[in-house]
Amino acid sequence: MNPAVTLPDYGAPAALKPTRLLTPEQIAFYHEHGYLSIDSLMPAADVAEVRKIYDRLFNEDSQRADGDLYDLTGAREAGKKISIPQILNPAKYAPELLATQMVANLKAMMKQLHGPETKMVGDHAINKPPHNAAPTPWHQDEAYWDPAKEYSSLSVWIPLQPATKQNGCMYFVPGSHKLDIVPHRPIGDNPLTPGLEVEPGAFDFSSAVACELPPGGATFHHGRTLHYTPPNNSEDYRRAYIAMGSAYERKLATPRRFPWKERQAAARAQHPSIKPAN
Ligand SMILES: O=C(O)CCC(=O)C(=O)O
Repeated sequence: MNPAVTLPDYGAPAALKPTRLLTPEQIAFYHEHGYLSIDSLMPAADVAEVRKIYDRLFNEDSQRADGDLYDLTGAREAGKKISIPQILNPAKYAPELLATQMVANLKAMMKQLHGPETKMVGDHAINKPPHNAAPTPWHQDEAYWDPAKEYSSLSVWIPLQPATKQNGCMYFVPGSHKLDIVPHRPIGDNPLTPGLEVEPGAFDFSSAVACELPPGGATFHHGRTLHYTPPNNSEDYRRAYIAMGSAYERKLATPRRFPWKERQAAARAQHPSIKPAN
């Protein structure tokens, strides 16, 4: 077996002790279905604290300098109107996020799900504007990553207001974490978009389940679980904070190829002004 890659832990060890943990039944559900939905990851007061930081970040320009604020569905071109604003690494701009009860709780839950060696390795924030017609299309997170490696990874998705079918809650295909990576393509078949979607017709999503949540609830999903969110058809922003966790990454003995990533890289090479996706 190839040695595991050493992963950096995201932020300092949480100063706070976790105040919520998953039950054995919830852990078993995650392993069977590849996702889990819980009504409360943190108390309401913490939701208000995180939401204040979140809204400040989306109103600041600091993250633009590094290109960390960009459109999930469109090419990363300066001055272009953003349809689904996303901030990569929000904790880089607001390190106080890492000192919240939210992060203490989610780190402890990640370890319960993928083992004690699991670290938080990154975060992002997707803030869908009111009456925004863009879904986050069906995808598996691993389709974005280096195909030469295998992963034990998961994400925690936390809404900062109610998440509903109307404003864009998470949908999952139960059991899809046991599949290989299904064929993907850049969103809208435009290789200059940083986002990916499952190739139309490559999968039947009729077994998908919607996970509506109160503010401060959470869904967890495995790096291979197929997931999607619908457009935001509400009057308010649909704010979600997302943390990524990983127990290990290992070089595969026989590397795979993800042609969709090769297309994106080739298109970007022709357009050096466009920033690469993460
Ligand atoms: O919030 C969204 O619209 C999508 C989130 C997502 O795809 C993820 O957390 O992996």
